[in-house]
Amino acid sequence: MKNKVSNYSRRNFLAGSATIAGLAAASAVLPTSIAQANHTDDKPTDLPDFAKWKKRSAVIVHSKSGIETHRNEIGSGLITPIRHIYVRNNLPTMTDEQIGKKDNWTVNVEGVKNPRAFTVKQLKSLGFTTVATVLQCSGNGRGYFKHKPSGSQWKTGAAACVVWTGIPVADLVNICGGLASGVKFLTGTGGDLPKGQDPSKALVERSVPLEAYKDALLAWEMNGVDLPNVHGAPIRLVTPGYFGINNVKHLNKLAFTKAESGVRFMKSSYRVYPIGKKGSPEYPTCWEMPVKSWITSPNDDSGKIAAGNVVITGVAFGGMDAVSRVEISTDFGKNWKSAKFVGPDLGKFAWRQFVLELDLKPGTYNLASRASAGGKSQPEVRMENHRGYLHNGWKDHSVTIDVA
Ligand SMILES: Nc1nc2c(c(=O)[nH]1)N[C@H]1C(S)=C(S)[C@@H](COP(=O)(O)O)O[C@H]1N2
Ligand SMILES: [Mo]
Repeated sequence: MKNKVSNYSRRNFLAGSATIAGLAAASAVLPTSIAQANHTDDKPTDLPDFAKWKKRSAVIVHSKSGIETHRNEIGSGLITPIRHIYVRNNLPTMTDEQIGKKDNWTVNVEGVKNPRAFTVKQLKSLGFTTVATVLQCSGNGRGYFKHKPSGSQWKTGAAACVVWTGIPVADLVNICGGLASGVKFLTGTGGDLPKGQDPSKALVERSVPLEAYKDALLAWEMNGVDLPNVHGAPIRLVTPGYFGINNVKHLNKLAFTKAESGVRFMKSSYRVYPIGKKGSPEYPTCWEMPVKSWITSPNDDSGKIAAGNVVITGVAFGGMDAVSRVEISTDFGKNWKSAKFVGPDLGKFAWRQFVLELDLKPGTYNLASRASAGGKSQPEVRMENHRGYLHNGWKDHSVTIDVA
């Protein structure tokens, strides 16, 4: 059942589905901590209403459905500040009106011995855990592909390190008497399908391999506050180690299934296939994230840097495996030096911060980072594919700096 994209040959692969425009919806009711964090110095905003509370200067607005964090705005701490976290919508963010009373929202659990529905209020009383994960869009790094795949031209910022609180899916399975026989996938369904739209074309429903349920949770909180609407209120499936799309927002069904969902977002979108071809189930889907890192500071916007001690920082994560090492090159990948991990280790699904201090003489330098995890290292070049998914090549993510 493993559908490892990493086993795919690294060569040209095509182009596919248009995204459904996320329409601005009524504004989210925000936790007061977010509202209070609003800075008056922020520029006038072109953020859509549902994301108005994001810090304008920290993000790049590609569209109403794609908002990216600036390379130097994921924060110098480990956890990404919530006002800086990227947004990716296949469907419009649900409004307060559509969501209704959050405690009464229900999640149907199927494919278990005793299927039943739970309200969010019940879920909160039945289990509890906290997990830190990297939430990353499959297309993060798409902006580096030369064939200009359709979709948001993300560079590094369709990713965040998030601390989630919710109920372990394994607890729910126990409460429901165990798994039904013959199930092979964990399938999550979003409640954001607008009325009248064809589910086979627009429903956000994703299947992941069954074993993912052991790490998964249904989260009602992120980074210490209730899930804002734009991030999937009132409850979201979190699949640690798996790409963003598998972390279904506004979850209203959790099903253990014998087959993968047959909707477009499973069958043809999010497939990794050669440039010029069409997506279909014969190609790998965006599941486990491969090892990746990037330098956050200095970066291409840093201007002239004073010669002498230069502090290089960044983030690295291993997808399903703890990141074990990060090396840095200043000379287009000829020589590499090990960086040091700093800050708390929040487990294998979180990212780690790294730092390397170098004594740099005046000149121009290419700074690249290369992480290793689970016996694999980041490749030098991207794996070409139609939609520009899974980019973890170190070369494209390198930065050029001027030291004077
Ligand atoms: N229900 C639902 N879940 C969803 C989506 C969506 O449009 N609807 N977008 C997915 C995609 S492609 C990504 S990358 C992440 C983005 O999460 P964020 O907007 O909270 O950053 O959510 C995923 N889950
Ligand atoms: Mo995504």
